[in-house]
Amino acid sequence: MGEYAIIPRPASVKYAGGRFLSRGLPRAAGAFGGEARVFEAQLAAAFGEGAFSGGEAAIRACEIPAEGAAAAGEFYWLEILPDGIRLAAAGAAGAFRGFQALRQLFLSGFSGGELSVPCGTVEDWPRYPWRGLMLDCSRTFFPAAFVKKLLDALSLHHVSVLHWHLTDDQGWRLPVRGYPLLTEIGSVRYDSRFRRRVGGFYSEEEIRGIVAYAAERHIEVVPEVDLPGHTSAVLAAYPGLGCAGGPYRVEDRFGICEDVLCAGNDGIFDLAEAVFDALAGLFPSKFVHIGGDEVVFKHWQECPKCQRRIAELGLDSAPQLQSWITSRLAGMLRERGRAAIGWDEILDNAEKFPLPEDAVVMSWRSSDGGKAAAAMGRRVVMTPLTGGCYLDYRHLDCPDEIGVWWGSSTVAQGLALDPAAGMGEGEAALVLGGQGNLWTEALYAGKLAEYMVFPRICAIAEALWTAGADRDVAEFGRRLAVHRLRLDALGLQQYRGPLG
Ligand code: TNX
Repeated sequence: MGEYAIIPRPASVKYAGGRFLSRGLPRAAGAFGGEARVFEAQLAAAFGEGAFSGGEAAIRACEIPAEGAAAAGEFYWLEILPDGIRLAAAGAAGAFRGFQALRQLFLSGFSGGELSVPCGTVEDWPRYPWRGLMLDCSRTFFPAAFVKKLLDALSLHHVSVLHWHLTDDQGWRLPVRGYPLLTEIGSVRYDSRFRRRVGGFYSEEEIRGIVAYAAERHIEVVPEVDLPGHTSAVLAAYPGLGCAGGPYRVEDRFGICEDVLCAGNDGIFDLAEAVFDALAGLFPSKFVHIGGDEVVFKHWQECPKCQRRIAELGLDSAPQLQSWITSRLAGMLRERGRAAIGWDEILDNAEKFPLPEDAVVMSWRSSDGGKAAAAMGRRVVMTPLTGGCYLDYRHLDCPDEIGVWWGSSTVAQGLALDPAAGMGEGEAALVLGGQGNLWTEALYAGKLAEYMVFPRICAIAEALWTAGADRDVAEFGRRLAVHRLRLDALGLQQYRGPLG
């Protein structure tokens, strides 16, 4: 696959000989005007408004009937002829994906005011619907403009989900009506590395702006509010919601924290109702991520209110309180027409309160949680830290590299991601896809974040978009050499070392 060098690799590419040549960039006309305008704005951002040719629109888009399969909504077909370009899609999402393939060809094919693209045909559709990136905006608060920059770059790779980690021990970033201290107190921490207070939160208007910007790019924003652990910022704001009553602070340390919401306090569900109202009002996503990871049960084991709750519910142990909380939170979301998604710990200690049928499991500790969930008939998103999905890990196991010291995730591992590996047909059908996770404890600025995301997300996006077993890292590397110029054109940092 020499010349187009599209990432993710399309299902089918056929070269026809000859080239489409034009002085200036062609504009698009026909169906899917909204997608065409975003595409043109993206090109204008890279090359300037003056880069477009004045003549008739040489790109014609049209709508074709969908053919059954779920992937049809994102199917696109491109034909590049000497005298024009044709794009056909069954839906707006497919048209957008097709425009992004063209955006890639233009980003690498336009120089000195001349566009040159080899003639040929591309036919393409995705392997999985969930092709995501998780962005942790708690450990590091990234301004809305950076989130948008990242969304725009992700859209170039057919990424379909931004999983937005909005709360954690180190900061709460979501305004919630009736709970003003979550942002007033919970969004700011003293950072001992920099010896200053750091923080911030997103206004409702900024969140709406980000959601709309993502939607224009056919990316769904799935918000995460991490409960009942990773909640030091909540407890700093509302200490009465903890078992011990404090003192609490918005954490400056990283790692797993023992302070969690008190399972014996009904106030935690009042908080959850208010949080879910806020999320339902701001995010159209059908999924809401409720976290559930790394809950330390120590306080629940000691707290009289939690012990009373255990007795009332007839539970055998404190850890079972988590599955009770999960089922209540999932129920609250169901009332709002949403489904809960949680880290794979939501599978644990579920003897008395089985994981709700509509809950989705995000498998991170390995792919075992995802396999177990699929075997139980639950939907799954795969993001195993052992499988190249952890983008806070170093690119290479080498002391010079940026990132956390305890792990590495290579481009080659990301490319080999195979979310339904080892599953039977019925179980594999429950796998929505996968994602990369950008935890940001060690990444205090957008440029560091970019360096960790690129080009690993390009490989992960290919693993999730492109079907077929031939994942040859050398062949990917040849396309990546061209693709790197596109990332440069978007002003992104990228890691340039060995791929695995
Ligand atoms: C585990 S992955 C966490 C995060 C950390 C990450 C660091 C997950 C659900 N929890 O809180 O940021 O490790 O690699």
